[in-house]
Amino acid sequence: MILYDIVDGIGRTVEGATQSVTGVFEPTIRLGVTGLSRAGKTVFITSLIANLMDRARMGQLRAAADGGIQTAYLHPQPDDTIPRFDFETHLAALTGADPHWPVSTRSISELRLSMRVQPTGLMGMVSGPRTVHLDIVDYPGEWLLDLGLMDKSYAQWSEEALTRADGRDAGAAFVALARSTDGGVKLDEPQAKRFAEAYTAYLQAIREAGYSDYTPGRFLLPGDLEGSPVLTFAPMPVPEVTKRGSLYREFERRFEAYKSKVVKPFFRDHFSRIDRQVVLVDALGAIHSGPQAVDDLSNAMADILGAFRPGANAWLSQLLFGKRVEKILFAATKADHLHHSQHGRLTAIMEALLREARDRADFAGAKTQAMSIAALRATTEDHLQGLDVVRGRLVDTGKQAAFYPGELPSDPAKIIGAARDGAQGWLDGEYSVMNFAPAKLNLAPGEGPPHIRLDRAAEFLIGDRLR
Ligand SMILES: Nc1nc2c(ncn2[C@@H]2O[C@H](COP(=O)(O)OP(=O)(O)OP(=O)(O)O)[C@@H](O)[C@H]2O)c(=O)[nH]1
Ligand SMILES: [Mg+2]
Repeated sequence: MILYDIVDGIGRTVEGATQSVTGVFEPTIRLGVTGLSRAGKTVFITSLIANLMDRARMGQLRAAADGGIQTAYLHPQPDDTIPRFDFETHLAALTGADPHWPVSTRSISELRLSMRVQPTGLMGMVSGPRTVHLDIVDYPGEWLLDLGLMDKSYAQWSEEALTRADGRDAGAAFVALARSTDGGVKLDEPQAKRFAEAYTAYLQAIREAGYSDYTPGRFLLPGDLEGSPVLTFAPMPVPEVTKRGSLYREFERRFEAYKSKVVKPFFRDHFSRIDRQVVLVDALGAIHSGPQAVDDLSNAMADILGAFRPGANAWLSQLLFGKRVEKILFAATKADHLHHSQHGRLTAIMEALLREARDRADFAGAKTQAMSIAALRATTEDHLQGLDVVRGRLVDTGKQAAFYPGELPSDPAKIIGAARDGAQGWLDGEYSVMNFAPAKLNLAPGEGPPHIRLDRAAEFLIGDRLR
């Protein structure tokens, strides 16, 4: 470890308090929001902020229900170089005259909500109101999966990546290219580019097939690094001679640059500062796709949890310097696709997935919980022809429709077991999903957008710090 890291680590241990202009230290909670693409991060943050500002629907957040939160307002964020989460635009999309889902976001962003809190009960008698800052950081779950690269050399990673690709249909073309290329030849930039493109195409194919081991994560979410040398490499076998300037040596150098210039800054500057974390998962979407997708979700949850395990990675432990995330919530999003009579079953499936992920990742430390939520409720409930259905406006046609998604099993082991055993389909029937558009809202003063259990999620994540 270089000294720079040590100094960095010490710097962070005194975080968790912000010095205000008046010189008073104000408590800060840094809440990470992550999930694989389309999991529902943007909608979650937008609705959470809106519901913390207008708290009439936040009955299960104690500090909101008992009046402890006096006001909540947006405040300039502490980090000048992180893009600001575009709350106003996303809220206008969800709650405007023509409600629609917000656009996909592909990078990190941040927003600070400050709350004036008057502790109630015994604490309230001895302390006056104080300001608590909630810094919400939205980042792609794909970035977490890169942690596994930090303890690997290029040769090790290449070997593992090629072995995995070898066993998969989607990997055949890339493996043939890698094995037939002599890495000892002099680097040729167009050839390097073709190589990286072939590897990216393979990663795209396995992502679509439901796998989650698509490292390096930025190959699929390049942002402004697209086309740069740090993303222009791929795994390849070690050639007999590896001269300076050869394709192999250059790929090795770029792999190391990816670790030090892309992965490391994310963990150092963002990940290491998080106090509380919510991981959003589209469990219903995975169940709809079938047992393989659920098995993949379970693997991804174990990998994500693994990144939060103290001591999981020697490099990361040095960086964190003993600091750890205190609470992690795994939330199945989009629960408004189900009638509430089935919510308990979805929660039970999430709990079983989380238990399995904890076992697989050998996780201990932070407090974890599983829930099923909808950050923005887009449906209403009905009972038709003996079935519990949900109603909403379809994204594709704009028409109202009633929908019955199928019945989740009361025993989550049925879902988890079939996924683990690599079953081809579910025995008890199919589960479908629909694309509902957000409903037109008529909000009374003081009301945030309608949701399902967003208040419980908030109570678990930050409730204790608002009392
Ligand atoms: N019915 C319903 N659909 C939701 C909800 N939250 C998200 N969705 C759906 O999921 C899609 C993705 O939500 P986002 O919040 O954009 O997901 P994201 O994780 O930010 O996605 P990326 O920015 O692409 O990584 C939305 O376009 C909606 O179709 C919800 O609470 N209810
Ligand atoms: Mg987003």
